[in-house]
Amino acid sequence: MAKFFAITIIVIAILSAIPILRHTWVAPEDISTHGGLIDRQMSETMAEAGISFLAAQFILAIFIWKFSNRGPDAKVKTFPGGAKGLVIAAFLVVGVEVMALGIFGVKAWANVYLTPPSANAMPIQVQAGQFAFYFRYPGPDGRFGPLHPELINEGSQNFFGLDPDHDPDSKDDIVTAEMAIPVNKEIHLLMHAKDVGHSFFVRELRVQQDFVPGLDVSLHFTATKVGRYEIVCTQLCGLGHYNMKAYLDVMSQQDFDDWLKKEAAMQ
Ligand SMILES: [Cu+2]
Repeated sequence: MAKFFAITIIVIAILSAIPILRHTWVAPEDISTHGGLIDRQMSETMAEAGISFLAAQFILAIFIWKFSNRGPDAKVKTFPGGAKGLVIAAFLVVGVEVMALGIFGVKAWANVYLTPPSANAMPIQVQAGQFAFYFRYPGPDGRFGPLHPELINEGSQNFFGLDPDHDPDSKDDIVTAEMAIPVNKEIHLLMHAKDVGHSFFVRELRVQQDFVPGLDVSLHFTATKVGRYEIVCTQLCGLGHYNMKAYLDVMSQQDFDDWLKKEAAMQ
């Protein structure tokens, strides 16, 4: 019976490695300038974790095969020096492994979070609320008007709480339900949540950033391929979470200018 168990472990381990090795489930095409680094980090982590996983399963199977079903008279063997040395060794191995992954990953991380956006990056404000995203463009003056949470009114479509009658900077602000950006242009996202935690996830951009209530989160990226992509909320934020999404349209500069003009006319 124990030998059967050992073989089962080996079979399950190998079967679960096959789709990974065959690249059965791969991420969609990367359309960002920083995504290459993230993808490489992911596959390095997968290789490292995969080898450790297989090694652990094989060792477990060998031990079961070898040491189970020994007779009642068999002498109990103990590891020389007791378990203490082993525990310390395991602690060190896992610690070094996690640290090494962190050190190798720091470049991908720094690219997104530790370098500031360039001066000519295009700012877009993103607001997440149960259960929709809204986007705000600063308009020709390049400045966002201030927010007045008490003025937020879904009925009159004042999603951000703007007061264009009193704030000159708000007059030309453009609020949209879809996000359009020009291709090959750095985008600087300024993100905030209206109520609870949400997340901004675009698979193709390799961007997944949580919204944290009370915090202004900033993020920058450059999209390199024209197309229509889905933005989804990946933090369970309430009953309507499953339906919380918006679209990202990556356009040529010309198409983007036309789109923004059309949106501005509808404000
Ligand atoms: Cu959400």
